[in-house]
Amino acid sequence: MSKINAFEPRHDWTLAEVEALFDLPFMDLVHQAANVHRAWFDPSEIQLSQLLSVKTGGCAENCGYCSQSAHFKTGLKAEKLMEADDVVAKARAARDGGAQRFCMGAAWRELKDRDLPKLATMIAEVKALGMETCATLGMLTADQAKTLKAAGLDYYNHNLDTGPDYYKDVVTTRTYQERLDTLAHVRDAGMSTCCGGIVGMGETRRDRAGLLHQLATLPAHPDSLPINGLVPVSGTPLGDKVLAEGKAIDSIEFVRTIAVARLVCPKSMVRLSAGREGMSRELQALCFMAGANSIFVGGKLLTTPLPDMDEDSRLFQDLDLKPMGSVRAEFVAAAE
Ligand code: SAM
Ligand code: DTB
Ligand code: SF4
Repeated sequence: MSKINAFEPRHDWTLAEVEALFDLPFMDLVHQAANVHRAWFDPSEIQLSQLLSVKTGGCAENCGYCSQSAHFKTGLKAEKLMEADDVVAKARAARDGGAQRFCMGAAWRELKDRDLPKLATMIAEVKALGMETCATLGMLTADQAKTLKAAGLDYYNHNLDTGPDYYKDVVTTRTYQERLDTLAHVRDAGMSTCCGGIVGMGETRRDRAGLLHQLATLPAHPDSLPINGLVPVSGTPLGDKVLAEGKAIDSIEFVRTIAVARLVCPKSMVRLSAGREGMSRELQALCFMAGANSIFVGGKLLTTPLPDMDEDSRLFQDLDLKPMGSVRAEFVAAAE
């Protein structure tokens, strides 16, 4: 069997097999994940994406980690959907700063048809800047997914967030099946899927394995697989619990989660997503070693902070990493 065949994606993973990967000796796990990573990707390349919250706060869902849910008092002010011109100006600045992909996020339970024309304009204009386009707007119908695709949307982000058993402890206003249905509409419309979850919400290793098992047994693996470390937001039930107990996820367990994601979804872009702000340079380096090859940059996620661009740029220089796609002079120059 050729090396590449041994690393071919599989869709028949069992939960027990995924749990067994988590249980591997750490050095073996990271070594295997690094080998798989190198079979499919140049390990010196990391994709840079930038996020913008185009509609902030006041969301009808009760996701227990989220600063933007109207169910919790987090001090965040709700805002209206931004104008397309303002979004495009932010996208242009992100592109000029080195981002290859621009992701527009809205704090909605589901997309309303009345907002579609403005979103379609926004997406088409961002795409015209030469960037990959991504959006995360809550649940979609099949027709809405088709309209977004026609407007030029490349990726749709919709996370499963956690394993099926722990899901009820995270959110009760939307079912796991509804999330799977939206993902099916995105795939059927011909868009790429961005789907992952959050670790550090008080879930067990079995729940983390449950999440990755779900992702690895989808009809198509997510093209992008974000692993978010919980950013504990005061006022949210899950954030408050972590803040009170002082129990963030163990960093070695976080790296294990990245490595298992790389092993079960070998060709996905595994994104070291939220939570990077609190991580050491060494921990981020371990995550890249374990197969993470995508990050968000630009100082801010949706509502919470990220490292500054010049800090990321220095990290890339010190680790001999380069942004995927064309190397942007500004990103490299920021380290100097
Ligand atoms: N409303 C849309 C939805 O939920 O699909 C889009 C926006 S939502 C903020 C996108 C994702 O961000 C969530 O699915 C969750 O995985 C992640 N997220 C939100 N708040 C987070 C936090 N405090 N820490 C880590 N990840 C978070
Ligand atoms: C994803 O999985 N993580 C990103 C993106 N998809 C949309 C969002 C992270 C949000 C973190 C909390 C915040 O900044 O509000
Ligand atoms: Fe709303 Fe998305 Fe936040 Fe859930 S994660 S409360 S759906 S913005």
